[in-house]
Amino acid sequence: QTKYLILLRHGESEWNSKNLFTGWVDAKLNEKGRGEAARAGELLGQFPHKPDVLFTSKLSRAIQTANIALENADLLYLDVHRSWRLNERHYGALQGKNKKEIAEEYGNEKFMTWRRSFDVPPPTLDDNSEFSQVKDRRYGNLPKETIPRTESLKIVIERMLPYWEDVIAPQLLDDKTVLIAAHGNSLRGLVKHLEGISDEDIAGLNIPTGIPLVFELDDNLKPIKPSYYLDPEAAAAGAAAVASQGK
Ligand code: DG2
Repeated sequence: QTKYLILLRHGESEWNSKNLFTGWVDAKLNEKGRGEAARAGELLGQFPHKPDVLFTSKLSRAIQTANIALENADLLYLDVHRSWRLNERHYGALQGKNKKEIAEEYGNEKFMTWRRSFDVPPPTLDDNSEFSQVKDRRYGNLPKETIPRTESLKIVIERMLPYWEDVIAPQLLDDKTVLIAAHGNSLRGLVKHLEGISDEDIAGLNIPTGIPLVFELDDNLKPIKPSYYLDPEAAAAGAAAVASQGK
């Protein structure tokens, strides 16, 4: 029996629209983002395979997106699991910085290495920074050393995969349709894993905000056909907008 996995990047956040590196900073959805989340709910409501279970990161923008979408799809009753392992990639010392200004200051090559290389993390964020999460109570059950100070996409995949394998995959194997509300880079990591995208090619993958992306998987959780967005036109425009950030 085909397994359905639906990935949803949160709608536009206040920091996305200000063009700021966000990472683990808890930026909230802006009005456009709430609208995108509502539209995502409409698309989920029309899709024949309704989610049975929801996974989110610990960040408000993903949680808000899921809440609004599920309310619109009349699915607020779903069981919910939240994990820091689905959080956005920690953007290190870039958190809180303007993307255009960083591109101008360091040049486009460095800027794109920090944004899209597979294994080059940005500089480390100081624990005393106002943008650090080491004192954030939502991660109070984590050893302080486990809270990232910066992450590459490679590190994101390493901390996400145990959760995928131990907690999410069993739900799919139990024939539950799974919805994951998360982030640009944590979802890029998961798509890389599912589709076997190379370390080089993953640089070209950008995930738009607020549009459900569907995977149809076999019993080994391998895709049986290319993944597809529930609104392909809006997704293409949204991905192009993400790619051109900083320009
Ligand atoms: C964005 C992604 O994450 O930024 O951290 O700034 O999905 O939580 O808005 P999200 C951020 P880019 O890697 O696309 O620059």
